[in-house]
Amino acid sequence: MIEVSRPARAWIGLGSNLDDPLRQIGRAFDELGAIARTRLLRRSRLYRTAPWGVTDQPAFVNAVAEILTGLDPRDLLAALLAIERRHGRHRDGTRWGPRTLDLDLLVHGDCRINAPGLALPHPRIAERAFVLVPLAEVDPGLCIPGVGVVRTLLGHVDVGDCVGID
Ligand code: PH2
Ligand code: MG
Ligand code: MG
Repeated sequence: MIEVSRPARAWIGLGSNLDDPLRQIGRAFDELGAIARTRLLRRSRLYRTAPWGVTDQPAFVNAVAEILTGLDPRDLLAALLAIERRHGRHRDGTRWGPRTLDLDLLVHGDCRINAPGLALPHPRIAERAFVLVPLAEVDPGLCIPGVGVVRTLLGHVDVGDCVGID
C-alpha cells in the first residue's frame, strides 16, 4: 500500500533587504502558493525591521506565511531554496548578510529535526522579533514544538525595531 501522509501546516519566514524588498516579498507570497501540493493559508503584514546579527546592512522587510503542504520538510525546503535562487539569491557563505530573498522553514507541523541543513523548528525563532512579531499578528496562540507559545516568546524580545508598513 502506498503511504500518503496527511498535509501539514507549516510556517515560512520571509525576509529581504536587497533589490526592492517589498516587491521580492510580494512575489514570494504568490510563489509559495504555487509550490506543488501546497496552498497559502494566511500571511502577515510586511514589517520594516532593523538588521539582526550583522547590523551594518540595509533594513529588512520581513513577514511570515502559513501554508498547508503535502510535502515533507526536505522537499519543502528544496522548493523554498529553488524560489530563493529564482530571486537571484547567491550564497557566498556569508552568514546573516544582505539578501534578495530568504525563505526560512520555521515550523512544519509537529516535526522536530536536527540534521545537517535542516533544523525544525527553526533554532533561532525565540530570539528574533522579526519572526515573532509577524507570527503573533497571525496566530499568537501558535505552539512552536519544543520551544513555546508565540505570545509568551514575544514577551522576551525587543519589538521596537519591527514596524508594520502595509
Ligand atoms: N535575516 C538574517 C540576519 N538578520 N535581520 C532582520 N531584521 N531580518 C532578517 O530576515 C534577517 C536579519 C539571516 O537570515
Ligand atoms: Mg533567515
Ligand atoms: Mg535562510
